[in-house]
Amino acid sequence: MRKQVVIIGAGPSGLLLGRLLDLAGIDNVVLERQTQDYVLARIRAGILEQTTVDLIHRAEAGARLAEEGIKHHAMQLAFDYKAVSIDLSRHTNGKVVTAYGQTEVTRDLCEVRDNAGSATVYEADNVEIHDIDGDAPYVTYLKDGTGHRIDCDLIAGCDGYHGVSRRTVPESAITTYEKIYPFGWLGLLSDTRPVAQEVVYANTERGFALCSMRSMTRSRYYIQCDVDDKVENWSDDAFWDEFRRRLPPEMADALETGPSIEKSIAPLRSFVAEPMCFGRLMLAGDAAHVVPPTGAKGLNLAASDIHYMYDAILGFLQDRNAAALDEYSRRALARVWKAERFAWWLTTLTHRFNDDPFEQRMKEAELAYITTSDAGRQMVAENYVGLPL
Ligand code: FAS
Ligand code: PHB
Repeated sequence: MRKQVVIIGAGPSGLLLGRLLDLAGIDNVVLERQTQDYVLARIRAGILEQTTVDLIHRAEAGARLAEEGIKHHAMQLAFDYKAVSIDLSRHTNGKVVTAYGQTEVTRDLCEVRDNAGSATVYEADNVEIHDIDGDAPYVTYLKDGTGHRIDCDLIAGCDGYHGVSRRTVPESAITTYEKIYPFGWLGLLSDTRPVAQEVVYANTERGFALCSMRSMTRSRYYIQCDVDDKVENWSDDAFWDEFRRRLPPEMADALETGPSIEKSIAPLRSFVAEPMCFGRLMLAGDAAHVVPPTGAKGLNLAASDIHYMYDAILGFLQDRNAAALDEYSRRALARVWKAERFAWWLTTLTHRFNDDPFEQRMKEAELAYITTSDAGRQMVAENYVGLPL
């Protein structure tokens, strides 16, 4: 079989790229290791930047998002059990973020691709990438025990942090940067009324807590936990008790609790691989970079990578511009590093992970400064809504 582009991974970045290429008439196929149900069952991100919303509409997959997405004009930082609202729109000439789960984004992209008869191979085992340094790369995989080969022009590695794409690149050709945080996030999803109308990042002496939502009747909450903690250690009641203790009193009093629909622990790391292009293989999303979810950047960076990769693919295939692939890496990394900084900064500022009293005072002073200074609020707002593409 021959395709112009083989996309590895049917997460948000792979599905979005496949859809945009379909609309541009670029012949492509998505190879996914898991079943579609498995991919659709994952609970991950919840906040979309406007650039991500715009891309989903460009992919003609935004109808439900337009109807059900909840626009947030502000976000809140809480410390010493007092919440301070950061007016996002005021500091960014009217920009907002939209609360809409990654699960729903994935579902919408799957649906629009399935309806268009797009080529997606689920349960593609043992995907391997070959000859990325030549002008005739190809991909092999197993499906139901039968071996397949796809010759192509380009390969898009959209297979996440643990995927095969980055591992295909020789160590001598790639530089990685990594910071592993000494704590994790215990997340809970429940059909309860959200305790706040905006996302709340709370820094307390007991640790970090985050209030988010999926709709006006479905809440997504997180608490900082030990890096080696286990979800089995946390009954729903234990989660609610601890979560309530980390909220400002008026939120703690108003908190509606209920049975968890999902409960999981995610480790936190910052990670970047440079460059993001190796011959005919380009990396996007978590295959190339990971951020701690504190800045709500992971999914949004995956989307902006696809914005740049789409330009590069058309430049390379339609305009025969050989420099387009390296240009992709340069453009994407410029935005990735700025988002990595913001996610690292907000994570460090809002979490408790050492007993250094001086560091704690520095955090309190920084929180006091950014919440009482227009310049400080503007810095938070313009990074949170997403820097320009
Ligand atoms: P994904 O990891 O979503 O998708 C990669 C796909 O490739 C998967 O479907 C995988 O099955 C497939 N794959 C892997 N190896 C393969 C192989 N060898 N062959 C074929 N297919 C293969 N971001 C936020 O902004 N906010 C959050 O709250 C948040 N929470 C998160 C919680 C968890 C537990 C995790 C892991 C991530 C979280 N993220 C969050 C980040 C997350 O949303 C990612 O940024 C986003 O999923 C990136 O999308 P993709 O790059 O498409 O990668
Ligand atoms: C979420 O809704 O899951 C969410 C929101 C904001 C974050 C991280 C996760 O920073």
